[in-house]
Amino acid sequence: MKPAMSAPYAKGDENAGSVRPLRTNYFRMKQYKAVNWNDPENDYALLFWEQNIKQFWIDTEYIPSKDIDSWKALSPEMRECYKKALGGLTLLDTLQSHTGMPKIMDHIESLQNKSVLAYMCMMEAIHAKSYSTIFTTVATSRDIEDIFNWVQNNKYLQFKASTIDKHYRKLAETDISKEDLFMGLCASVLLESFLFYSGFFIPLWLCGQGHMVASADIIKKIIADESIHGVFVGLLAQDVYKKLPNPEKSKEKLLTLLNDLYENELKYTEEIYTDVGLTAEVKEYVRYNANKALMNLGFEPAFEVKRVNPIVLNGLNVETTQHDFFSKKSTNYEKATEIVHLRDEDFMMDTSVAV
Ligand code: MN3
Ligand code: MN3
Repeated sequence: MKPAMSAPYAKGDENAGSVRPLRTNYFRMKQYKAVNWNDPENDYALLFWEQNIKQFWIDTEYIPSKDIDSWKALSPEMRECYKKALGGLTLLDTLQSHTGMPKIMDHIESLQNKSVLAYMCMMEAIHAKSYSTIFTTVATSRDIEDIFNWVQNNKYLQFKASTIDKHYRKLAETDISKEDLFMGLCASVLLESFLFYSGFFIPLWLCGQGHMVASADIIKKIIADESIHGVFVGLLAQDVYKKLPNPEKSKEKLLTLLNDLYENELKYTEEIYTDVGLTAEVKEYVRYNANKALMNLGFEPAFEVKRVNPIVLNGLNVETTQHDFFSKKSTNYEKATEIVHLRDEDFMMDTSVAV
C-alpha cells in the first residue's frame, strides 16, 4: 500500500524513524513569563479581579420573558426607542469585547492587570449577548433583523464605533507611542463610562416606574460591570499619563475626542428619544456620565449638570450610599487602595456624586 504522504526521511537517512533534531538556540529566545498571583504587581489588580469575580453573571440566569405583558403595554414609540437603545448598546459591547479589551491587553505590562482585562473582555461578550436574550423574548425575528440593520446603518452609532475603533486600531501595532496608548485607554474609558449611558437611560427610566423590570435586572448587572471597567481602565490610563512626554497636549487630544463624541451623542439622543419626549433628560444624563468618565481618568468634570432624573439614578441603586466611589478623583494608586474598605454595592453606579 502506498503511503498517503511522502516519508519525511529518505531511505538510509540516519534520522529515519527518529524525531527530527531541533536546531534552536535556546538562549536567544524571547523570555515568556507566567503570571504569579503570589507576588503582587500592584495594590489593585487582585482587588479588581476579586470584585469582577463576585459580580459574575450570565444572561440566561435572568428571565426577561416576565416582561412580555409590560412590553405589550408600552406605546409603539417607546418600544421603538427601547429597541434602538439596546441595539446601540449591543454595538458598543461588541466593539469592546472583540477589539477594545484585546488590543489594550497587548500593551499592558503587568500580567495580573492583563488577567483582569481578559476577564472583563469575557464579560463584554456576555453583555453583548444579553441584549439578544432580551430581544428574543420581546421582539419578533423580523423586528430583531430590523434592529441590527438599523445599527449597521445609523450614522451616529457608526460614528461612535469608528471614532473609538480608530484609537483601538493604533494599538494593533507593536511599537506605539505612550500617547497612542494613553488615547487608546481614554477611548476605552469614554466608551465604558460615557457612551453607554444614552442607551442605559431608557431601561432604567422604565424600570423606575415598574416597566420592563426583569430586563432591567440584566441592564443593572451590565452597568455594575461597566462601572468597574471604567475605573480600572481609568487607573491604567492615569499611570500612562504620568509618563507622557507632553501631558498637556495629550489631555487636549482627550478633550477634543470627548467633545467630538459629545456632539455626536447629542444628535444620537435626539434621534432615538425625541418621539418619547425624553431628549432633554437624556442629554443631562449624558453630560453627567461624561463628567464621570473624566473623573475616572483623573481629570476635573467639564460639563455643567443641573439635575439628573432621580428615577434613573434611583433605578440603579435604591440604597443611597455614603461611600462615593466615583467622586474619588483617583489620581494615583494610593487613592485606589481606598477601594479596599468599600462594600460590593459601591461598585454599583453611585447615586451621590455632587453634580
Ligand atoms: Mn460591557
Ligand atoms: Mn465594559
